[in-house]
Amino acid sequence: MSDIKTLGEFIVDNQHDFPHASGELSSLLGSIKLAAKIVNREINKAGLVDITGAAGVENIQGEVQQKLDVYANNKFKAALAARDQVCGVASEEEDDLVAFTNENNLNAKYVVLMDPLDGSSNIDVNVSVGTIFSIYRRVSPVGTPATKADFLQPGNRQVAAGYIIYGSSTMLVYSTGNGVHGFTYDPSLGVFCLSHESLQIPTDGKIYSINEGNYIRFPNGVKKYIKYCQENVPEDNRPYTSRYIGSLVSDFHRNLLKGGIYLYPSTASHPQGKLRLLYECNPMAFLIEQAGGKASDGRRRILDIEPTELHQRVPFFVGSSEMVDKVEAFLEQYPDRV
Ligand code: P6P
Repeated sequence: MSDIKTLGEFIVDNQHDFPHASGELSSLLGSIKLAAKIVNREINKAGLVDITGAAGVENIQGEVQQKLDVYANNKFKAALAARDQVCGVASEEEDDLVAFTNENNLNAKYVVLMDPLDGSSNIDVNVSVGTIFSIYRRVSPVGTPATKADFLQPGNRQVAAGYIIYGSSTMLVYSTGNGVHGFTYDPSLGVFCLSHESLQIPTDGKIYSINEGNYIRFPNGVKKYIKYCQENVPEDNRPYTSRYIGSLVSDFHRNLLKGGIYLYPSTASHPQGKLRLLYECNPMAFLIEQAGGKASDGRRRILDIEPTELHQRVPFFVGSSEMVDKVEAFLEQYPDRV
């Protein structure tokens, strides 16, 4: 008897966690699984075909869209629309929400928010990138087009969230509120296999992930925290280490497994921080709390922030709970002079 448990089997085995919507959510997660395989295939040959490099257009963030950004966005949108469980999506690569208008989708119960290819500037240099997704039950009436209210929900109302990391191996990590589970893709079989069940992040760690190139513009408390990491040799005598890949999914995943903290505070170029609340911070915050960690904007729990705009940014501190607590303490002790 094979001891391999596939993602599909795991979703079905655990759909009792969603008695009121077991089939729909399972089908929705299945569409994400399919799109992940398709995007993974293209990423794995990015250097071989003319699909890397900028698509020449800018997204609402003012960032030049890489061709794979556009490709990934289109593949996830198509897969989500095809399974009739989703009435609309919001995406980093879409200026506004995309409501699906065929009859089956109008009657769907869920909306999905996504960053289809986070860290895409790393594609051309063969560094890991990822897809981040966040799933909510709609609040607008079934049978009508999705509205902005369906997407502007606080992160504590998510029913599921996860990411795909296209790295040395491709993994899908997700939670439906019953723990965080990781599945590694076996290309020879074409399936995601359960490899990391019930992931828990260590309560403390030694890895801090931040772009220190922005140091001069960091809030005082963040500067103090960085100096604390550089000068403080913990009682176990293992000094802190700085690890920053420039790809949120990659830094987050390593810190989830080993313990650590990822910090993206306000900077000169991003006074509200760079990370987007709805499709980067909320799903990662949902996952880290399910794994026993913490996520805040330096003051507030990320999942309790009431959104006002689809693409709004927030400062983001996520990882081992004791490390996030430490940063919050420094921010409170060393406030910026207003
Ligand atoms: P910087 C990628 O654009 C991203 O959104 C995250 O994946 C990554 O952690 C961060 O921005 C990198 O930003 O300003 O350090 O290059």
